[in-house]
Amino acid sequence: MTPAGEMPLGMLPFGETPFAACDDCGARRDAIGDVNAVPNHATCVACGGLLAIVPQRPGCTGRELADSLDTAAARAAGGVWRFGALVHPSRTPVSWPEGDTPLVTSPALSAFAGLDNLSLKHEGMNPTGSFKDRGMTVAITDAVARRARGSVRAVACASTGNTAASLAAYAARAGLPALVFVPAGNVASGKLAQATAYGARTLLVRADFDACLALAREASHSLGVYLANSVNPWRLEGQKTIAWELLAQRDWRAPDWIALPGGALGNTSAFGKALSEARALGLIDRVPRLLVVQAAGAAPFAAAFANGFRERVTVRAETVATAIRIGAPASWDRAVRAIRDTNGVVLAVDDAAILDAKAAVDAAGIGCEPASAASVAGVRAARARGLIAADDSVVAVLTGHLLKDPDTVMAYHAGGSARANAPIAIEPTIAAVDAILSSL
Ligand code: AN7
Repeated sequence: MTPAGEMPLGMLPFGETPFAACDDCGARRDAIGDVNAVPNHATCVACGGLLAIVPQRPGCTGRELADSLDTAAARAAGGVWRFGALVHPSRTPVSWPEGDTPLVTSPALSAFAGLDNLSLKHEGMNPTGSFKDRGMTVAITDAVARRARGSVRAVACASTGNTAASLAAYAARAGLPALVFVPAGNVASGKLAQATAYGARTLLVRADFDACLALAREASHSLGVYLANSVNPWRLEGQKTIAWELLAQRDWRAPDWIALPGGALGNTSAFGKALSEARALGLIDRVPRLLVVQAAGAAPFAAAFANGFRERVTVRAETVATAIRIGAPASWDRAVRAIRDTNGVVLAVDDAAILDAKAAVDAAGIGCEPASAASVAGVRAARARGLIAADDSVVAVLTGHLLKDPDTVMAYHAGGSARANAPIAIEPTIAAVDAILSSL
């Protein structure tokens, strides 16, 4: 453990108490006591910019902090709340708990990616089957406190599916009414089933995700609903713990690369913040490079990266990975900062490469949803281009569970795909079973 060096570019200092700071105008407010700090619309009341939470400074060294995160009490708090005031000061969070997800390896997947050692951080092992639970536990904890202080009629989000499923579950646990806006016809069936089952009012909007988000944001301004999308700064505070937890699982030895899919870019922003903070706190002595992977049909950030981030790009998005079917990423500027601060790279992979990588992840007995496989497809592509070396240490984040999107699985295996494994109808005879065994 080396002491913290100079603070990375774009890094805000820690506060004596947590405060909310505007990215655009720099306004600062008490993050906990002030109803205007994180209002229902989750943006700056002065200028409309995105807000960032500046956590409370832990009065100890990196080594002491790492040790304090490893105590029985910290572990008992669960994967997100283990990090305490570095995430949110609440002692009564709305929690399942979430986090504590496995970091696994697979020789078959390392070989698929062309690496000596690829690790997978499986965020599909969260309570509702995606990484969204980590941010949602914090946002709903804030919404409950805010409801007591101000006017919150309901909590709401626009979603490609996973945020909706997560919001629906956490709102139900908190006893808050929930409204979710999803693009009609473009949400995987598992996610729609979850939002419905957990009791959220599920609105099938005849528009794409980007229009759903605009509508949800408008409702949060005019109708008193609390916006729980990743423009809400508390969401990012929870999502930071994916990066911190994987570093802790590696005894705070930073990997060379962390790969993750990019959609609205909230997670990319959260990872950038987490890594900058971990470095500033002295938890790690070097910052891993981020590899953000987009689907080729929804790759405005990859296009802008290739152009040196000279301009903000939007596209009309289309991809089989509906979770990341997003054309106008809301967390653009802070994601650019995350890439710059980590010497990161942004790539696009096509749908065929995503489905191929997904089939490999699934056949390794690990399994993930299509968008998550973009991480692995991106690592493979980066290795093939020589960006990543065979002996680099790489962690790919699997953001969602295989069962989120069963229809894509069955369509892939029904077709003539490389790894197609269609179910076989048989008569109830031992001869039929024997014939199948002989063909294995
Ligand atoms: C499995 O649920 O945007 O770049 O509304 O579900 O932070 O958006 C989902 C995004 C990656 C991209 N993997 O993360 C939503 C939503 C999965 C996802 C992403 C999503 P961001």
